[in-house]
Amino acid sequence: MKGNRSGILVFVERPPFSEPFEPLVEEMVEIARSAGRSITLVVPCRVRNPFPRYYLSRGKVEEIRELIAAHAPDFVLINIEITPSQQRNLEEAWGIPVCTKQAVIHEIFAQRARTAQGKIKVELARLRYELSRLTGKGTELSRTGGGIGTRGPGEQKIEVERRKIKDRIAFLTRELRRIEQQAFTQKGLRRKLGVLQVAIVGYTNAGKSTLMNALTGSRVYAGARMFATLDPTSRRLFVPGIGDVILIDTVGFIREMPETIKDAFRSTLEEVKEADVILEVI
Ligand SMILES: Nc1nc2c(ncn2[C@@H]2O[C@H](COP(=O)(O)OP(=O)(O)OP(=O)(O)O)[C@@H](O)[C@H]2O)c(=O)[nH]1
Ligand SMILES: [Mg+2]
Repeated sequence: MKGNRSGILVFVERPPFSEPFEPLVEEMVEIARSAGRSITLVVPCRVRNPFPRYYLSRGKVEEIRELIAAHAPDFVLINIEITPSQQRNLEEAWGIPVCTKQAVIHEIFAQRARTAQGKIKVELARLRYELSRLTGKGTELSRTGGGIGTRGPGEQKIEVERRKIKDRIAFLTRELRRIEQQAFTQKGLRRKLGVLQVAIVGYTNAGKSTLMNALTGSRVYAGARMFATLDPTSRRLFVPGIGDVILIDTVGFIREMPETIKDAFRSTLEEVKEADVILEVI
């Protein structure tokens, strides 16, 4: 945990502005808190058409600059994805770091990962995120850079960076497949023995791990923070009349899970798909 960092949440609302946004603000504040960041001020902000330079209007950027001068926060969190250049422009205008929802979710996952498998998945998610941001930067640079058909030095550097990330992704993907293959063999064995598989699913913080602990007397980590569980954990449980079943505790989800994280945890979702019973905690 990186201590008590406090910041301002700029909560962008997009058309049609029909959904009540308070629950979404609460969720965003909770996500930040789970990453060790506290939100001391929320600035709601309706954006009909994003502006290219800051995403927000100049007026809004100025209004927030004054709030920053008055409250001296450590960071500004913004609930939507902006381009790397918009992020840079905002950081220059405000003089403090700007982070996005997706980056904060990645922070949480990085803090929580314990097993080799979990750590690889989290790194893969982060690398894919970086790669997508890099692609954005490349086109930005080539637009401002040399003429048609030429590749500026900026773009070449990005190409090298992109290659490095892609190589690392390929390596980690192979590693992950190897680890999952072993787990798969164990699972196959259990299935052959005809043991019923029960997957516990639900929103993060719903109480999945607590339920699993209560039922099986195990001590899987359960906590008030979001995304306490990253790695699926299996425990045996004897159910009178049925016999032994395997309970599987899984990673929790939120409404708009970043694609990078969904991709990384695909195997967990597949595990749920293969279960005989799905137990949803609400
Ligand atoms: N009041 C109340 N609190 C509960 C109950 N079950 C769990 N909690 C609390 O809710 C918080 C989250 O519990 P977890 O079991 O970690 O939730 P989870 O669904 O595993 O969450 P993730 O692993 O983060 O997705 C903890 O602080 C628990 O103490 C319940 O039945 N009643
Ligand atoms: Mg849990």
